[in-house]
Amino acid sequence: MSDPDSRGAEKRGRQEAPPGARTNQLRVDLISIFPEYFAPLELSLIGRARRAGLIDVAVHDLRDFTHDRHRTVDDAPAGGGAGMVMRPEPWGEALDAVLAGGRRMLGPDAVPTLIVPTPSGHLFTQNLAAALAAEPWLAFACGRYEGIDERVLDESAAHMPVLPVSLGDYVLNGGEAAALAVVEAITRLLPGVLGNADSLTEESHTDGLLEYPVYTKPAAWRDRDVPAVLMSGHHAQIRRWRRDQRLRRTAERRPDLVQRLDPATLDAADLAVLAEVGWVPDGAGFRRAEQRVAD
Ligand code: 6GU
Repeated sequence: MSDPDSRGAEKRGRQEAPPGARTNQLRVDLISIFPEYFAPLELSLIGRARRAGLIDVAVHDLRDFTHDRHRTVDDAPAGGGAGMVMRPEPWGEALDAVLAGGRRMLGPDAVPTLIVPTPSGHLFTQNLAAALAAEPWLAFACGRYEGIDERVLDESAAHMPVLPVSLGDYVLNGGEAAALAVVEAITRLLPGVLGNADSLTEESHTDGLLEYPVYTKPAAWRDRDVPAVLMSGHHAQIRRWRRDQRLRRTAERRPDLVQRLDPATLDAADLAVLAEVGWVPDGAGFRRAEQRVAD
């Protein structure tokens, strides 16, 4: 069995690189009227991955694809209403340029997946992040104002997969902050970007449970002790305690996730913890114990 890295490379139709060679695993194009918004992508793990040649990030100023003196990108909404809508022409030209530029690097038949951050998009989840991390090329169309003329998405969809995504049920001023979050969630899953691949295995949302609380030295701080079990050296007890904490924390903070847990994936101790905080198995999921239908 080949290792996952080389399988990924095959899937992307790339040559196997010698160990230590610079090999881009992902190209990212970001189109925005605020290209400076993406300066943080020079920092930390993503900045290091870029310098190591693991990811290739290109930022494009939408206004470079306008032709009027004022570099206009927006106009009044057809049909009336509040705010402004982004005109299609600069977007069309910007996306044409991104397609041509990426194809010079990735080959003449390469196609990006176009991600459009918008509060009306599909919910962005860890599963979606993992699926997108397997792609060779992602482009982000970051809209401002009331959004981008819908014809841009329709026209793009004739040439490439188009995926409107939302971070959650709240409204940001534009797609840039969301694109930063999505790029970070995706790139940290690429082999070699994160220092310690083990960090990916136990973290929140990989198995429908939130992460357990963590502690470090000193053992006592402002009259607060690190939980005794973590100082005990009993690995089985530590594992069980952490599992209990994950279940309790998920029940407390994210009842929507508890509802969707599959009872078949839980052991007797798990079920006992959930019962203690008021959740009982109900078919393929869970329900609150007191919310029984009267019989
Ligand atoms: Cl992806 N974009 C915008 N503008 N607002 C959001 C969002 C995205 N996700 C949640 N709110």
